[in-house]
Amino acid sequence: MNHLKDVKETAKQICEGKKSYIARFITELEKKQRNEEFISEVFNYLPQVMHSKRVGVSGPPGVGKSTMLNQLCKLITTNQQKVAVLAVDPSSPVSGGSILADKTRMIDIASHPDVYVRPSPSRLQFGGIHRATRESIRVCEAAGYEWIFIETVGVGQSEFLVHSICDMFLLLYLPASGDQLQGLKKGVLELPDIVAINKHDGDLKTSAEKTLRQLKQVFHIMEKNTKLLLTSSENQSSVEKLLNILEIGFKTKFESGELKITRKKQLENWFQFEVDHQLRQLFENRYNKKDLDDSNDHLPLKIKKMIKGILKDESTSI
Ligand SMILES: Nc1nc2c(ncn2[C@@H]2O[C@H](COP(=O)(O)OP(=O)(O)O)[C@@H](O)[C@H]2O)c(=O)[nH]1
Ligand SMILES: [Mg+2]
Repeated sequence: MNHLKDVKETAKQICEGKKSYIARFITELEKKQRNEEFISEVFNYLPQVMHSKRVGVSGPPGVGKSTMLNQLCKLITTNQQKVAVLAVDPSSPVSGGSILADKTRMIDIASHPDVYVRPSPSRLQFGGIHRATRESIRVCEAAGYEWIFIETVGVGQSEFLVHSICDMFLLLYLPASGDQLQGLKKGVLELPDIVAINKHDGDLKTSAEKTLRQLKQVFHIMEKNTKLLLTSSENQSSVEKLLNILEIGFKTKFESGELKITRKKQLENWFQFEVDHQLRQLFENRYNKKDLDDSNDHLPLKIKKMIKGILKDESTSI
């Protein structure tokens, strides 16, 4: 197939919601050596969608994010809407296992024609995930998914990333994690629009209620009107309540014009990120390890140290 035909066909099939094309294109977005020309041309043919709902879902491993998303997806599809889940996990190398577990936990819903589940490969470094996820959101929107959930393990850095690319941010919290409250990275509690204290069932019921009271106080002191609720994937009415809070939140944000402002901010962030990313890429391609050799005086010492720092950062963040 010639290049232009391939571009048009890819865009057309994505817009028609063909999962195989969506998957193949997202794989291209996640490649280290991307075909930038192909990618930008396909995007030229994809419509910009404004009425989708981008929701970030974060929380510690095991809190029940995937299970809850599975339940939310079931509910959304019974409402005749399409939903995509992008699972982003920058906490690798430990993450390989958790993504695999996500896949198995979401397997029943992933095969539904109106649901698309996509785990990001853990081999991607943080910046790569950042970029591919933003673009994947746009692909899913062009494919007609009304709800886009971005699931990420709460490791500090990732909450800020997800918050910067979503309209609404949901934090899942474990019962009786009062000690963890102090351990939460500074500023993380500033981010969520909704906090769900999950696993409000069985033996954990009482401690979940206690945690709710503690968190209410915390948010009261912070003067934040973050929505707080108790949830359990085993309790259908709590899942319905959560979806309802999300829907009302979107309606309010849409009607007040806040959503428009959020999207504008997301675009500005994206632009900023792309500029940083491209410059860095240029810089790294321009200078190689040889240039970093102390005996080479082609580069000032300060710059050498800086690049060494960047390279060191990347090898540890992978
Ligand atoms: N009791 C209880 N267990 C849950 C609930 N949601 C998930 N789990 C269990 O918690 C474990 C981790 O769930 P998972 O959805 O993979 O968590 P994630 O790492 O946050 O995505 C699994 O064994 C689930 O069966 C819940 O609402 N109540
Ligand atoms: Mg998960």
